[in-house]
Amino acid sequence: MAAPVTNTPPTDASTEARLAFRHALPSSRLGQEYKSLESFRKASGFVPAQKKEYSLVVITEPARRRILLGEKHRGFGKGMHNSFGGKVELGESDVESAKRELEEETGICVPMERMAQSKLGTLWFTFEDSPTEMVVHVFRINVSCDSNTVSSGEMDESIFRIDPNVIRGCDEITPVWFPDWHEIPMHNRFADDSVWLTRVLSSQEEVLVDGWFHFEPGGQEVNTILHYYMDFRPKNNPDDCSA
Ligand code: 6OG
Repeated sequence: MAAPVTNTPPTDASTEARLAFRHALPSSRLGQEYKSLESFRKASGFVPAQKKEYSLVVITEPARRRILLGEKHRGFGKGMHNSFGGKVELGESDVESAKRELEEETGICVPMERMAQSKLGTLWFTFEDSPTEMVVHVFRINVSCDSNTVSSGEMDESIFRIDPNVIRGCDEITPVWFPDWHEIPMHNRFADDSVWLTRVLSSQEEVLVDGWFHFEPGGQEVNTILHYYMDFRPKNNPDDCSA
């Protein structure tokens, strides 16, 4: 049995970030954190028979601290709020899938190069009662819906300007702005969001995150993590050779 992270002080960075989100799921739903991928794998003991790849694009407007979320009408996560994305189709890259899915689900068209630069990392999801591992490539686009900043030349290059009128949904998903991301409801989001998304949104600097989450049986109805490991790091870390 692998050793879990023990005696974790209640004020570690992830816990602190989660506590800033009033509706984050309680730690009883988030399972046990492990301090290495190896110990996570030993603890879950799970070997998936197949994998499926997905994209997921987080859209935020930092100036107003708001987040665009989709109300999902069908597919995996039906009835829940999530960011935008879907399957990586045959012959498609993760970036191409992110670009295509974002445009289909919101009307927002992000150039390939910008999407590629906006990759946050990868999340691996496994489930006690499913042979399939979901590999989810996560991107984050920081936007501004404010045309004044652009015309006055004050636009920060890391911010992607959008016309809010282009935003529209499709039969699968309805996009909705949440005015303060600290207030986003977490009870109808996948449990892993209470771990990695809260940490990403709380971070003052640009970050990268990879995460491995193994869920209890029962799918989205139970929506409870058993074990997880998360590698969270600053984006501009000179020691990071993974790029
Ligand atoms: P379609 O089946 O609609 O794509 N997804 C998850 N997102 C989060 N935040 N947590 C999870 O935890 C997820 N599992 C899947 C990937 C499904 C969409 O849902 C995302 C895709 O964007 C288990 O084609």
